Amino acid sequence: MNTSALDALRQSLPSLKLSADPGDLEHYGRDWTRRWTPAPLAIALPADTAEVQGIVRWANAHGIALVPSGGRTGLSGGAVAANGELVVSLERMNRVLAFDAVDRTLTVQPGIALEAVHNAAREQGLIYPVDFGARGSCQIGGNVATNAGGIRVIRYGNTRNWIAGLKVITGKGELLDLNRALVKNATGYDLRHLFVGSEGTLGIVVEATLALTDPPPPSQVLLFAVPHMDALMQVFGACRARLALSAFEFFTDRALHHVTAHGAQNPFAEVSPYYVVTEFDAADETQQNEALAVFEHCLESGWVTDGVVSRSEAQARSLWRLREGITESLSPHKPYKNDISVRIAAVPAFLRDMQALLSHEYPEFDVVWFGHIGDGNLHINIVKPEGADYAAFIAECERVTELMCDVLMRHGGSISAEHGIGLVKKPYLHSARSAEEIALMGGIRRVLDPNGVMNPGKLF
Ligand code: 2HG
Ligand code: ZN
Repeated sequence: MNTSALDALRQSLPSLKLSADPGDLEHYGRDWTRRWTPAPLAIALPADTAEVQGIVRWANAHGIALVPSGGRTGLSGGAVAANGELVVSLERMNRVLAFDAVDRTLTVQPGIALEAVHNAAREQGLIYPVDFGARGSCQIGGNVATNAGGIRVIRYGNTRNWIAGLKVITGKGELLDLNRALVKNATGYDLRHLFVGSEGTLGIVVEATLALTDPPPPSQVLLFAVPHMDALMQVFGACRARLALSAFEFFTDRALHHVTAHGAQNPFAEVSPYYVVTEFDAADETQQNEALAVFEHCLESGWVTDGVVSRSEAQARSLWRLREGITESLSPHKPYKNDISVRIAAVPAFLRDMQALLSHEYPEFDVVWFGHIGDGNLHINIVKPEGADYAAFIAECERVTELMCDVLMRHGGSISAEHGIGLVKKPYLHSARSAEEIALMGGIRRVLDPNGVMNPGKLF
């Protein structure tokens, strides 16, 4: 039946690039989660909007599920195709379409890599400020689908803030041109924002118009050694009060252990339980001296025990590597990932409760904490013990995640800060969204995708 459906697709879109090569099925059928065995029907690589629309119409006519696919760097299983779906890879639609100097916008196709967007903006003397470690592989369409965050959220916010316009093909096959890059547009529901963070369940992004901004002034990076957990947010308070921050990240000694084993350079002689990497504007001597004054204040208050400030681009990069290299250094250990958030004001109490929970529940496991603590967002990775059965390890982590949900609910937090719900966090969505909200989301999904062809089984 599905072979004849594929034949029908070939007939209706003769130039569409399709692959059923086993290597491609494996490659395009999974994301960075590596938990599910890929089993897509085939891979479609459309070259333009008309082909995407044709695919969605075909999927509705034949009852075939679609999985939209970007750089597949996701960590929640949102781009996994394990049930005979057609994967729709947007990677061939990867061009910059237009730059508007007056509006300061860049219009791009969805398959363009985030790093290519950065470069294109820089060529125009501007920046696209959303940034994170997967910049070289992740694609804008996926960034929109997950409302990607990253390391500059503290200054610039999430992807949502930078989407001036979106063209999408809905699950029904309609082409919508949403907001047309208008700065002001008070004409009812802003459907553009429904698609941001929708995880491929409402339709497929075929074009995005991104807002750009001025490059920041020259900056410096400071790495602090922090002696105890309570001091993390005290350091944050001190830095935020006196410096113009563009990032405030933390990690633990376990994270440092993994990332240095993977080649990063530790500038400190002494071991410390916590570390902070912060970046701030340092355009002149006054700002640079202010940073040193903050460091001295933190030192005198006993909130930090050591610190290094970058004196060159290369040094800044090497300090950042300690934070940005963590995910890659952990990936051979197939960690179980938590991506949780609370309001910034709730972080200190939340950290204490989480530490109590995790030291009780995971006494034997290597628990690696890091993340965007200045946004209230923690990434807690649980490393699979060598030789442990993978399924049993995941089951144990999922048991603890249920308990973590209770702590999150007590603090008004979220089970997914920036990675999305996908398949991995689906059982816990109820901890962050009420039953009424989930029912309304289901209603929206049915309106935009009445036949349920868009990424079924993901999100809820
Ligand atoms: C990061 O902040 C990414 O580095 C990945 O969101 C987090 O690997 C993780 O858990
Ligand atoms: Zn992150």
